[in-house]
Amino acid sequence: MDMNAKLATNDLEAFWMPFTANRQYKRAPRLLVGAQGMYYTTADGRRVLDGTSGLWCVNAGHCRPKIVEAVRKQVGELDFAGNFQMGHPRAFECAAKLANIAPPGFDHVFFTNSGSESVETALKMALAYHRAKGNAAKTRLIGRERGYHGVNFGGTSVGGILNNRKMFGTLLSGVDHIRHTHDLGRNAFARGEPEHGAEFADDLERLVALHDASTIAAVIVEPVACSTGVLIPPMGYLKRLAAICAKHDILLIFDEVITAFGRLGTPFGADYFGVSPDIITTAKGITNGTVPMGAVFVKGRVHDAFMNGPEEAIDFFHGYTYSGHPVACAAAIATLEVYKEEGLLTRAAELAPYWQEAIHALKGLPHVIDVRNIGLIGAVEFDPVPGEPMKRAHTRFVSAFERGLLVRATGDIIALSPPLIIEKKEIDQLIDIFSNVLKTAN
Ligand code: PXG
Repeated sequence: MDMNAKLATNDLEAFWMPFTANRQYKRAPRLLVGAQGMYYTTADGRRVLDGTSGLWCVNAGHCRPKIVEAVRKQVGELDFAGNFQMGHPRAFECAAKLANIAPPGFDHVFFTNSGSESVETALKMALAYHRAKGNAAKTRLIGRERGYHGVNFGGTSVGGILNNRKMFGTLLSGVDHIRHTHDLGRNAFARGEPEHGAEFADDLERLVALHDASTIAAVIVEPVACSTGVLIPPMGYLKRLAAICAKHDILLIFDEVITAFGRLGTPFGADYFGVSPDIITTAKGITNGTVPMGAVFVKGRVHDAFMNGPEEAIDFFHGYTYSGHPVACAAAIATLEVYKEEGLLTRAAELAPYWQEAIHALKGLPHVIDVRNIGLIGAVEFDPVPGEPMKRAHTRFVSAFERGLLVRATGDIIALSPPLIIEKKEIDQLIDIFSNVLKTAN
């Protein structure tokens, strides 16, 4: 076979797909070839309503002309320039604009290329911060059961999802976890923040009693734990956790890779919950999913601890070739403009009551053991098929796709997180398709 013929083959084998049952998928592939606004187009020409904002990232809807144009223009003007001892204006502009919409005190931004890299950056920052402050023994990192912080070694170690950890041995040492907050016994079918469970935050005191605060650098949690199936923090929980961190000089890192950029109806999750962490990790919605990018938002007090050495010394020995990539920065700047022009960072707050009513109508359908919601996020949990975990949600995900709706299955849960541009009639359409799926699937 000549090389051109080889390149032309439409063979699914070579691409080892991430987080995918590769053999099952390749027997019956689902292919997306186009996208516009609220909809994907499939390879067989069907329109599919995007109930997941891609993978929680396309907050302003697909192929927004302003963002597309900014990317096109930037790549033809300055395709690449590094930011190690050099710089380009777009990165400075982008960081300043991001800091402007961040919660109070977050006046510095460190660029990465993904959520996973933002998490690694934040964890290393926390360790280096305490060292700079003369507390070099503060090295322990605390995550939470069922947390998801990406797939690199730090994030996998502080993460708390069994399947994401068990293939990879012992991971980082010096890591521990507080308990998760899922409590269907008391909180099933809660609307918004569940009433019970603020006391789960006290589990951090257990770890302080075990390890001593003098060994603990940071606690990292998602304000809403989305990947594990949307665990919404109980009322008062995050405030209580923040207070315990402050008491023991433990940095609090909010992993807002999903909750930043309007998902809850406020620019950041920290705004929604009225809690001020020390570091915030982001990615995804920062460029509306168009170009890979992440950003770590840092409070002045954390940043300033790095600035005490000689002026000519590098203050943080960390960074990526593509930290602050010009094309990503152009995409992020245009994305922020779209968010601002269309009020998208707060639109979820307007839609949340309608969304809540719509999604709770799924209560009572076969196998549904919980429905929960916050901002423009929803989740439906099913009783598992005995001996076959994940099957209940997977069959419903496939069936929804066949009926023209993209949802995201995780464990025995389906998560919904449509673009923030969704209209009420599209919420109705989404719930209509999904309830038909739930009525007919086995
Ligand atoms: N932290 C959080 C809180 C995340 O949700 C990451 C870190 C890692 O980001 P990157 O960009 O490295 O993937 C994430 C990513 C899902 C799903 O369906 C969620 C994520 C990624 C893919 C699928 O729940 N979250």
